[in-house]
Amino acid sequence: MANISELQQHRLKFKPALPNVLRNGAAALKIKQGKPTQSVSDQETVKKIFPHTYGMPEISFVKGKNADVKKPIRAAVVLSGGQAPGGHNVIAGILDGLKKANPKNKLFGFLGGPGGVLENKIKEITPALMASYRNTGGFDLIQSGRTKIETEEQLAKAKENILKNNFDAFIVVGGDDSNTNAGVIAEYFKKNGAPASVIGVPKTIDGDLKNELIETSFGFDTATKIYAELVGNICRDVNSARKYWHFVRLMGRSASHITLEVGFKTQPNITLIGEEVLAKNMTLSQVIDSIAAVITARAADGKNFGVCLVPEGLIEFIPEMKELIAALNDVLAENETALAAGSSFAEKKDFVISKLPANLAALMKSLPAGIAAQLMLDRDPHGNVQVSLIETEKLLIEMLSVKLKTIKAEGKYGGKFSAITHFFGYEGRCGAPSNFDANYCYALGYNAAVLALNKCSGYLSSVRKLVKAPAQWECGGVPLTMMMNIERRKGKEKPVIKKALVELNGAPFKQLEKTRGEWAKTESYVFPGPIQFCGPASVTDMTTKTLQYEQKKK
Ligand code: FBP
Repeated sequence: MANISELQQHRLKFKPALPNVLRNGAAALKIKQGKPTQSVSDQETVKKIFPHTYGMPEISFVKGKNADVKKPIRAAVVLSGGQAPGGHNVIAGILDGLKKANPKNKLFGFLGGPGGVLENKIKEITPALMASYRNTGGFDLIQSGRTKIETEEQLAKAKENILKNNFDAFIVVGGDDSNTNAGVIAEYFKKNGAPASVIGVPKTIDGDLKNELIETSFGFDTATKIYAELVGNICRDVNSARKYWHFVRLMGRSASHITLEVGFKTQPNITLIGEEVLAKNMTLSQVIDSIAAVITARAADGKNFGVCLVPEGLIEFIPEMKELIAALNDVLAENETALAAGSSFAEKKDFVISKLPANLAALMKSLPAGIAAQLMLDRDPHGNVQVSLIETEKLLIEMLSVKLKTIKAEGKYGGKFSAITHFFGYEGRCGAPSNFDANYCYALGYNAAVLALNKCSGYLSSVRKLVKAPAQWECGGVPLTMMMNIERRKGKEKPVIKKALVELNGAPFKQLEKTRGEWAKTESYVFPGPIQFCGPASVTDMTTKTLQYEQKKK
């Protein structure tokens, strides 16, 4: 790795703290099985699709002796989906967990995401190679990709390549879609007698892969700290210049966890939460009205400035837009060939509109041309609309300008609306992992190695009790099928890991509800500054506010 900065050199020396239970390696711990599990919903359908892996018990690790893990194994890891800070530490944890059990164990990386599994592109990850990537951001050691292994042919190819390389374990580091895929592969391998175990690791800055046993996905902590630094700086600029409204769209393609966490960290005037918009069944114009109400109230106090956070998934939460996007998903999937033919964008748009029901066709026609075009862009390989490419913040500003003009004409608003937009997403995904993520990722990887050495297949690596010190974290595995439900994707009903959205009855959202009225009126801004790697633990090792609020009740 070329051009190592001084900070990076310093971070290379950081020694992640392992949970006590993992500290002496796989030979010094035993598996404790919990009760058989059920999927979160649609139990009968999920069971039918996963007859070999459904219902497995939760697993936790306790201290004990285990001689079975000494036999040498070969494991492979793949990084799947969007980058998240700490991915290299997951790999370091896997490597160290394997080597501790038996120095002859070997780890390989599939290159470029799941596509590398199909193309059999591999690289051995030796301790020497790993050394310069420890505690660094990015996925560049083996890169990532969004290819989905789903067809019978692809599954057979994955099996062929795993067997060809004599891999005993295959570890998939990914978000909800990639781990759904890991579950499908685990089932396929068991059904077809492939001996390799398949294990998932919960990654995504979006924070929406979580439940009682997966308290957070890795990368969320660092990414929200990076965005909070940037938003905090904007709040300070706003408070200094006092002349602009800043609209900041933040990544998080479905859930609004990132926006909520950055809201807690910076206390802006408006923090939009997509899940609330959905629950209140708000139309796009009602969302605009709610923002306009804050703008006009502040203007009445002589404050023509403020900061508004917009979750990138907002557009999909507005019921009418959600309906439109779902209908577009189906139309685009059903007419792939017709649309691939070289007609102009205007012709494609007319074609798509002609296939929509009247109310949605009217809505599509009413949208600014840029937004309509962005809604029609290709879906990702999992069938999701690529919300990172939809400039919702610009849509809001365009509609707000019209609304505020109307209110002005009615004599109810005398302010000046001058708005600036930002989108923070890619800035945070490859940042150097915070101490929390450096420790958490290393533990998740080490834990995945222990699952692999114990031949557990169809499990997600689980490290919990995360608000405590790392030494006290608890470790184990959660069956992937336990998190699944049936959803409509690419026009078909599919088993997928259920996304964890912001719960409106949950402690974090309740906290926002309590405080946002005050934040709207005043300048309660907080300026968190950059991530600190050294100093008092209260500054360097804090977990997210979301986790703290969630776990306070326990
Ligand atoms: P994952 O769910 O794969 O972790 O990715 C999440 C994310 O960072 C979203 O926040 C964002 O909408 C999307 O990736 C962007 O995707 P891409 O990297 O393909 O542009």
